[in-house]
Amino acid sequence: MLFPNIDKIQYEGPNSKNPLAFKFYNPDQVVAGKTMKEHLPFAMAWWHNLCAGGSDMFGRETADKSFGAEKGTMEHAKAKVDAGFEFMQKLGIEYFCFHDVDIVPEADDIKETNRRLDEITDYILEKMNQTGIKCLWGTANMFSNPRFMNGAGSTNSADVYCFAAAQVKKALELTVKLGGKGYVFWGGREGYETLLNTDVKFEQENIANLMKMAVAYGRSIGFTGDFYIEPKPKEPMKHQYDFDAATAIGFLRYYGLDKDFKMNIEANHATLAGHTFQHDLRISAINGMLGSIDANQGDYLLGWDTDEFPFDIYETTMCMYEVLKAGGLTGGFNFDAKNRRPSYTVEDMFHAYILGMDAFALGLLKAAKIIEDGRIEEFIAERYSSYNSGIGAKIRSGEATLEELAAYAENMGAPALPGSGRQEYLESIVNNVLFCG
Ligand code: XUL
Ligand code: CO
Repeated sequence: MLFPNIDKIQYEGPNSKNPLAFKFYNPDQVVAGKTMKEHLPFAMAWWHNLCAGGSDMFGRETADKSFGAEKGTMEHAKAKVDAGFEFMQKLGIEYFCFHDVDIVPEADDIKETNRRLDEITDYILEKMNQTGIKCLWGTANMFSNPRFMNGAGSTNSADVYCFAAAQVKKALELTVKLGGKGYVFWGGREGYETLLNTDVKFEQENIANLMKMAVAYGRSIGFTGDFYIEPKPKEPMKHQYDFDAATAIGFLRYYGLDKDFKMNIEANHATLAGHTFQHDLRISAINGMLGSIDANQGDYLLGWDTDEFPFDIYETTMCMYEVLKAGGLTGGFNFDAKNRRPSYTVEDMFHAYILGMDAFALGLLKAAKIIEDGRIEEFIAERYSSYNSGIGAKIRSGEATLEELAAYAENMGAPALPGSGRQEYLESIVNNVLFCG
């Protein structure tokens, strides 16, 4: 046991003061027709939880993630598997997400890296079979190694492009081996620093081709899940091609990839793009592309991806409102989140996940209440009611012509002002639902 001082985390209810208990996440509680566990397929992110020790640009690691083994060895890779599965079991988390290089130390030769990947995934598979824990999605890290300084699909080097292809191929094979529901492309370095050295069209075509090859290969080896693009506007690159959901969806449609891909929306990425989390969820949902979520939050005072554990109940409520209205996710809620650097103990790892899981459970409860309350939905329907009949209905049917509408307007005199937006009233409904009962 790697966490001997931590017992299985239990639900104790909102009045509990036990730091190692859930206050809102009650897996078997039924909300809006499904259990919380069904609404909220939570996943552990291998990289933050088992690999990252809190180093930043100004200082080294504060948290010890050696789990009793020497770092950079296969013993350490296995100790991380042991730690990860014990951690997930103690929290009742049913899924994990991984990059290839999270699960083994990368060797100089990709054949050796792949051999290590085979070995570790045999071990992971054993643990999965013992515990029932599943893989939500896999991905290839094509941004950390210096070879990817100019991107993977977008690189100027054909050799690096082939290396990226080799990593995608292997990561897809591993995702299939582990039964992953999805495969993610996060284009961390798929972008540019300056147009003085960049052919944007050329790079975007190459990225699309890499994705097409991935789809063809994935389908040929039995991958039936969704491919995801995880949009992010910047960081590490100044301009990233997958700026936000709208941009990524347009890209997928243009290159004919929209049948195989959906969005993996990360809260902190949406806010970096100048949107709300809810905005990118809505844009994905109305395009039939809301696949999965990287559950975290940013800091409005900081301009980078802080990857904090979700704490803001307004945000989780509006997220769950979108998810409920969309009929749920085909993917899940991956905590792409890390402890703050001074929170470096094992207890902090558990507190972080308890916070995140409780924040989404409470958000789910509140979102279900907003929908059940019905005042907001009712207001929206009424707001567009001028399209229910007469000229409005004709516009909606797509049969109206510009001449006809112009003639209608010329006979009308000045139109009345549109009905009030009532934003403050609607916001007070949200507060009412959140804080009364
Ligand atoms: C980086 C990020 C990644 C992706 C997977 O901002 O979110 O960890 O989720 O590569
Ligand atoms: Co992410």
